[in-house]
Amino acid sequence: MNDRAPLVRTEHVGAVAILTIDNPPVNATSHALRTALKAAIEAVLGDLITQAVVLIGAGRGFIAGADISEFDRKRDEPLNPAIIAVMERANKPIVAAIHGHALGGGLELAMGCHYRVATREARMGQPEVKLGLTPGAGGTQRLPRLVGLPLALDMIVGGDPIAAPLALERGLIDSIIEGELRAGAVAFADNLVRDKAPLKRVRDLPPPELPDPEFFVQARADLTKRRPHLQAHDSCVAAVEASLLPFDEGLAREAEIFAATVASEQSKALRYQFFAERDAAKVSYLPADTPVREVKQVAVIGGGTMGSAIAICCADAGYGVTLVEADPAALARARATLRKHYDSAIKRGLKGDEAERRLTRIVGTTAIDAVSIADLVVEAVTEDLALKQQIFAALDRMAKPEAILATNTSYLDIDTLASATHRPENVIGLHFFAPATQMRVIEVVRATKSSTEALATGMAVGRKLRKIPVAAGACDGFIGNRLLTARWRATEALLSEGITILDIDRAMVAFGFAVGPFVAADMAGLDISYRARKQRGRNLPLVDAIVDAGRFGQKTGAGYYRYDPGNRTPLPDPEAQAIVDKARGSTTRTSLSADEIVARILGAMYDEGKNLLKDGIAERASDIDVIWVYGYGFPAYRGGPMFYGERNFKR
Ligand code: 3H9
Repeated sequence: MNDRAPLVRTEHVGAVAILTIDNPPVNATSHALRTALKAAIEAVLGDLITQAVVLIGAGRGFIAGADISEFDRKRDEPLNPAIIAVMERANKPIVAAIHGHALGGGLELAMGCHYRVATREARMGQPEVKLGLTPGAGGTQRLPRLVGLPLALDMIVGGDPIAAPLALERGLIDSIIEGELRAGAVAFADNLVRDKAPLKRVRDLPPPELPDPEFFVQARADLTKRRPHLQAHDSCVAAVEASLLPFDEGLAREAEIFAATVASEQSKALRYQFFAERDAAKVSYLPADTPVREVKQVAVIGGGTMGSAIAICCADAGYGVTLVEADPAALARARATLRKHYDSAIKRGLKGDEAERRLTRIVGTTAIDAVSIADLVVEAVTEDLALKQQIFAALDRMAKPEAILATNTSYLDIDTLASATHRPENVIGLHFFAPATQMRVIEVVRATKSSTEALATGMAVGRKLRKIPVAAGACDGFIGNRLLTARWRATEALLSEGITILDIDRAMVAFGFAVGPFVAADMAGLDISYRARKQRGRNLPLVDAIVDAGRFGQKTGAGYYRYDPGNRTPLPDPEAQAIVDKARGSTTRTSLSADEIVARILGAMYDEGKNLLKDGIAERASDIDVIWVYGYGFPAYRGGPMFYGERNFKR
């Protein structure tokens, strides 16, 4: 027996049939929903009572699009275009009533209706490009006919939704309903019947006007500059360009392009990432009913680059923040860092008064006992175990008994820090990635005695910071830095074989990283990771030869590259390569293709990822991928080191 509520409910208010789509959590158009929807529409179009139809979503929104999980297999009929065709050619007016989101296939269904009304808060968009797809149910043909080419192209290539007021102004919707949506939509439909209003079929509108003859040439040129690797951008432009054709020809072209994007490796990787991000929230040892402590006040210990950035993340999320520094001079530097951050945020568009509000949420002090008001303390001082132990012992004396004590260490033993306190159950790792204000992921690290409550609170704080928290077990480097170390080892081996710094960086950029490992290291500064390696007895003689030569990266004007004064552009530097060659005692070169270089590096990372899974440090392979995509700039359309490894060098 199936006692689940029907996916589409039909009710009548007078002569108006209301079809309510109810497929939680987001009304995605799964096969079951499509089947139910088509049947419900055909039923009301064929009955004698119904004179108009309202299509509305139950729950949080209208429809969030196609069910993404179905794209990995053959999708069964009826497909959305067939349902839209039935609706569009109907001889009774159909009104889409939109609240929350109408996205992707959801907006396409709405555009197949004769009229669209929405709440003022509703948002509408074609986000398919973010999944490496083009819209596939008429979106690229109907949207330009409704709103014109420039806005349609922007929405389809950019993937961001627009709000109802703009949608109304530009003709995507016909009315904003101020009161209750369902009643407003029924009244709207009643008026259509009363006024014998025409059935507005978007397919019958003329093709959009070309704003200028170079419009698509320019659009393609802009894309090459923006994201040269993402194929779906080009596909989106091609599909929108097809809207200049007669409608059915354009629709057929869209279908071809859509099928190609669904089958593309890039889209498979991006769809995988979509679910990977959401799966990261599901941690086997943190069931949904794990208690979470309330956090209002955060203390950050250490106001260096990382500590200040963590303070900013917390202030931006609305937490009150106490920033503790060792002495007045260090505190003044931290204050200057905060000021500089918000000044440039204002230049990028943050309102001045909002920036001030956030800045004043951060109170600086040199008195560590100020942590007594904090519900969460994040320690972010330099990687010195003895210093951190002292700090944890002090926190144990001064922080509230129930406060969570977190360390931002990248590789030190959290159990040792926990044992400096009498409350190891409240000690966890919260590992941010640099630059912490931009990187969207954090590792929530479980030490031996961390309580589930402390860890669940860490995950909740991560979400409040608008980041993707990923659970990690405690070990040297947790998840992200363990793979980074594997990358360095592979890089060292390549250098020792006579592959150059430039060859390695170019190969990784061609693969899709924004910058190669050596440029990235120069940007971060070489001395800190160098010291960390030495402390742990790790030896990378060729990688480290550059630091031994007194070159610390961008900040000193020279690292693996050289930099002109005041300029951050990395310039190839034969001197850097000469230092490496001298250290290896040879100038002979080996020739490896870019693909071989990438395979060597990513193969090593994949193997290390498998070790993390075997040791239970990572819950699932996709967690490793989320960390590398959002913490280290691994190209999302390649899925991540584990997704890529499974497909390319499973062994
Ligand atoms: C498309 O439409 C192609 C068409 O052009 C062609 C058709 C022929 N499918 O994000 P949340 C799940 S392509 C399946 O945490 P929020 C999600 O996995 C599609 N599942 O909520 C999660 O599950 P769980 C174009 C989906 O409130 C749960 O719902 N549309 C889908 O933060 C809650 O999700 C898009 O790309 C889906 N489409 O955000 C929109 N969407 O709880 C994708 C969500 O088990 N969706 N789930 O982890 C979104 O952007 C956000 O989910 C949304 C809500 C903004 C709607």
